[in-house]
Amino acid sequence: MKALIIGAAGFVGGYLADHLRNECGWSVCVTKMPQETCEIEGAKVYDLDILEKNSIKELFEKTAPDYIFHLAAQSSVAVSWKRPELTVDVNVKGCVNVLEAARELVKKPRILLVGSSEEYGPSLEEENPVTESQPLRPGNIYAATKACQGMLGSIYAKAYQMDVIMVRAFNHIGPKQAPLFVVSDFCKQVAEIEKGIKEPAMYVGNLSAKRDFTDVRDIVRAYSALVQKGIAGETYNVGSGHAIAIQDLLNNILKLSTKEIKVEVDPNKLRPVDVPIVEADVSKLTNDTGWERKYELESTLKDILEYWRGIV
Ligand code: A2R
Ligand code: GDD
Repeated sequence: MKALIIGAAGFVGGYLADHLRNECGWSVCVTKMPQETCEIEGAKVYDLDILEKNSIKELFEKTAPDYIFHLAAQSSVAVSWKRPELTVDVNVKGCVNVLEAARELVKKPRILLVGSSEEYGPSLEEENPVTESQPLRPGNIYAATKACQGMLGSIYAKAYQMDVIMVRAFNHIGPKQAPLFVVSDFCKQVAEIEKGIKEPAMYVGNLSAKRDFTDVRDIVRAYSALVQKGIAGETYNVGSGHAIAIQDLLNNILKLSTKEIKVEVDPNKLRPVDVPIVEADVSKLTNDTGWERKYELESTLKDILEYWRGIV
């Protein structure tokens, strides 16, 4: 089998490429933005900006993939408040460009569109864990674009009988994630404090939110299971099934530190609105694919902290 990963220079792409090549034995092609660097062992790397629609079809024809994993996005909720236009362009227009290019192909690939748990928006505590049939109430710009991407995928699947599967990925974490995201941010700060290059203060945002965290290595196993066993036109939650308060997550990280650290709220890290809780019901994923998570949160946190200790 031949897989094409679009947007592979980001956090998830490298893990997915390694998994597909090493565990599935597939041949893997990946794309990166022209200005990015991306070296993935055994993968052929192409430049692609999904806003340049004419180059997408050409690439699809050249690589003739059986599976396309569409990861390319402006993936930060925080950045989406600051750069709404860019977020809409990449996440909505870019996705349409990918779907349109695939629609015109003679050999039709199976496409996995990666959306987000943010699409559910604010839900009542008792509505959690959320199933895929929960109404979507996107509460930020990133969430709205991902909800739109999911709707587009579903429309293309129905209208053109295209083989498209939609995913709503809950928070994923692991070594190499940008410190724009909470766990990477906290672990990086701990490593800097331990090294003595930062005063012993941890700057945080909203600690009351509850999120469902999964190791990225489990996330990519779910993506590969879905392209092999998922049902076309369907949407799947991908997460751990357990939400944890960011405060508890922080406490777990602080326990791993060798230094005493005080915690301070940085008002710049607070968002205009923040979903209070989101927890995944993953029974559809497990029923259709047999997927189960392998990594426990504690071991993932240790891996991330070790990664940052090696970097700073
Ligand atoms: O923005 P950059 O330079 O970091 O590049 C990102 C890339 N990307 C694009 N690729 C092609 N054409 C574009 N116009 C374009 N704009 C951005 O997509 C980056 O290399 C990649 C996305 O990687 P990350 O931001 O690290 O996301 P991650 O964590 O790998 O998540 C994969 C998917 C995304 O769709 C998320 O929204 C979802 O999972 O949670
Ligand atoms: N980044 C960050 N930094 N978040 C913080 C901090 C901090 O210092 N302190 C508290 N938080 C809270 C945020 O307010 C949010 O409630 C939660 O931690 C998680 O924030 P992020 O790690 O930035 O992730 P996200 O939930 O906004 O978005 C991520 O997960 C989505 C899936 O739910 C991204 O990976 C998205 O691409 C993904 O779709």
